[in-house]
Amino acid sequence: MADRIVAARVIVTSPGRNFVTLKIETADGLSGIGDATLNGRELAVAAYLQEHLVPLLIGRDPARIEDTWQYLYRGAYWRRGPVTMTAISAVDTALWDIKAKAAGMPLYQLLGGASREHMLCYTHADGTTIEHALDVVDRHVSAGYHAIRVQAGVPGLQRIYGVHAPGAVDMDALPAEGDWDTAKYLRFAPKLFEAARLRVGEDMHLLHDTHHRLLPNEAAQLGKSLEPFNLFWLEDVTPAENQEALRHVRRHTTTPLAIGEVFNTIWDCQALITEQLIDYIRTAVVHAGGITHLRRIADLAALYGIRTGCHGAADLSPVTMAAALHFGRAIPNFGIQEYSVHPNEASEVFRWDWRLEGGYLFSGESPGLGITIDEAAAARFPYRRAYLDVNRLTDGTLWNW
Ligand code: EZ4
Ligand code: CO
Repeated sequence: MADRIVAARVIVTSPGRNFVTLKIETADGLSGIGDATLNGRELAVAAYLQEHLVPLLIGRDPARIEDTWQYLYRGAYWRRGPVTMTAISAVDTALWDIKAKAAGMPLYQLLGGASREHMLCYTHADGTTIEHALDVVDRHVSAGYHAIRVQAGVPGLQRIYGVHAPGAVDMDALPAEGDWDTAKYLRFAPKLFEAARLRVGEDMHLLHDTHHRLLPNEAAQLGKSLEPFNLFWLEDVTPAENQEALRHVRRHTTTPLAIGEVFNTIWDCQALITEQLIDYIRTAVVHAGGITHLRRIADLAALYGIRTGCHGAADLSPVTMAAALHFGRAIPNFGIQEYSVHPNEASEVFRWDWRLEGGYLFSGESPGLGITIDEAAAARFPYRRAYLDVNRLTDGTLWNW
């Protein structure tokens, strides 16, 4: 007789920052976990899972991953959206964990086996000034990284993205407010990358995140002005609800473009991919429908020579990192994986077998995702409300953070 799901629990914990995890258990005694963390809106997903999805899961055959995905997606009637899709992602990831454990294989084997042994990754160098950022760059170079994202404070602006770690500070407070002046930034960014390129030499990959702040023509100007410094990618130059806006950017610069950390379905990037308006797609297992849907996005991207660069900031839990590394190991069009160290306390709650070595990430070899959650340890770190920042232009206008 087919196995069936007998229990599903939502575990909310805050070891240094908030993480939401779904744990599914089966009658055959298997269990699997999936990340359900939506930074700044965590309890919305916890409630969606607890109130609406858990009752649908009990009694289902855990092996029917595709059918369960379709049931939760089509069956909601209300399609897409970050809360729904993060909840579906958690279920999907947990079911892949269970299927791989049932097969006695690490997940990447079920996804077709290894296309590579290790994954190129990039980490963050954030500084209040160019010199400060370059000191952090030096430390990452010494630690063996091959790719570094560089962000620095813009003279005249108090608090901008990257320079203050998002969500890591100000727990229990209302959203912090940043200030933004696009003209100042556009003058500053080439100076930062001229200095960074000079410091690291030709071989090191340099990346940068504009975090949705520019209008399409400003984005085109930035891409052009950074061309001499040969970036690996320029990320989120402009918000992409209007995917067509990227046509203008693309026509005017050859700087590689990466977009998609806030996307939650293939429909959010359909035009970006099929019109070849980007070079890297940043959708993540946790926010874009789990392994099942991310594979659909990656397969579409592969047809157009677009590679993956999955979101991997520290607010995506170690469970998402485990899933991303099995996924990245298997697919043909892996590009790069973002990597940001989790708070120390996270390793008291989660135990994982993936690792960083010599600037590369390695997936583990234990059956399933290779990560477990210690529920007693999780209970020692109760949830605390924490918002992401908001951002205003210097005249007070609310802008994109
Ligand atoms: O702002 O993960 O590329 N990484 C990023 C991140 C995101 C946060 C949002 O929760 O842009 O720092
Ligand atoms: Co980003």
